[in-house]
Amino acid sequence: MPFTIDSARNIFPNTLTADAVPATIARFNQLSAEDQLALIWFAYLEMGKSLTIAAPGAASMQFAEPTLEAIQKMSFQEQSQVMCDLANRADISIGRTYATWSPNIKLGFWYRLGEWMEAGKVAPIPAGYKLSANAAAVLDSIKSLESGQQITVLRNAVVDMGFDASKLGTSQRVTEPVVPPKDMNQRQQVAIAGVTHPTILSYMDNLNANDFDALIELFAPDGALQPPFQRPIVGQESILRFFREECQNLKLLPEHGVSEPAEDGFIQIKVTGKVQTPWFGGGVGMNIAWRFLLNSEGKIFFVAIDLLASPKELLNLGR
Ligand code: ECH
Ligand code: GLY
Ligand code: GLY
Ligand code: GLY
Repeated sequence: MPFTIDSARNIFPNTLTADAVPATIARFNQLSAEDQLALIWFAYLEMGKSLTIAAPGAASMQFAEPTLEAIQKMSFQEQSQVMCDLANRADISIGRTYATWSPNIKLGFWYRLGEWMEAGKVAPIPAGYKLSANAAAVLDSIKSLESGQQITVLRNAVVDMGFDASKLGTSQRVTEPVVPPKDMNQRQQVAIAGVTHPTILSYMDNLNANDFDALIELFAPDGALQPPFQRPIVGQESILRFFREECQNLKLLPEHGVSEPAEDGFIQIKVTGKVQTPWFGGGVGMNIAWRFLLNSEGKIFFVAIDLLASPKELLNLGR
């Protein structure tokens, strides 16, 4: 039977992903908005002791600026209310604007609010705020995660805030400008122990170079890409949009892989290694698996990107 996107999702089924991330998010979502905000505040302060977060660039901040200015002019009580409304996904004007932003703009918005909260310019989490028992337990779980999983929990919490974008009439999207691809003479080439297939090497090298036009040519027209903890994104047009909106300046550091024939002349390839986000640079290496299914023309029919359960999984290349 030929592969479908659904059947392709099951290649290399022994891959152990970081289930603690969606489990923690589910528990987080049960908490009150006040507890959610305070919990993120405490988690953020805790992580700040060991990690440095890069300030967002002006190019991504410009889109959040009018909203930030409006919030700055509000009373502390109104500011707290807006933040709770965002956490509650309430239908407020700022929540609708927020819903149109790409993940990096949302993160930049909270980055700035966090700075202002710390400086006392925006309503802080009240001194001595006491988390509910459930919230304290979720915070403890987050503290026990490895750093790559911690930042994924935070990112997902921020992405999910605001009014539900799927309920907005328009599908307007606000994203950072696309950076030009790296110059050819600035590019580096990855080497992967056990994998030499040119499609896989080009995938890594083009993504590292922000060369999304070359990258998308590696995909079959009906191909799919499944980001961590998400449904597959299907078709070249949607995948290209995702690359431009959410995948700039990533650093992929693949290490090992295996390659084996599959049905219908397809090839399945699993690669493991590290990925760095521009927000944390070399400070956080996420443990990642790429599960590729190439069609008989060597084009990517499917690739899943998984956040792995532990560093031990980097060595798990069996089926
Ligand atoms: C404060 C309190 C009030 C509430 C809030 C606050 C602020 C919180 C802030 C949080 C900032 C968090 C950040 C998190 C960044 C996480 C980034 C991650 C990136 C992962 C990327 C991956 C890429 C994988 C991919 C690969 C591919 O091959 C294809 C593409 C793709 C404190 C004020 C809210 C400020 C900055 C986790 C894994 C490898 C799938 C993308
Ligand atoms: N500071 C990292 C970013 O804007 O992506
Ligand atoms: N962390 C999931 C993503 O970048 O889409
Ligand atoms: N998903 C891209 C980033 O947050 O860095």
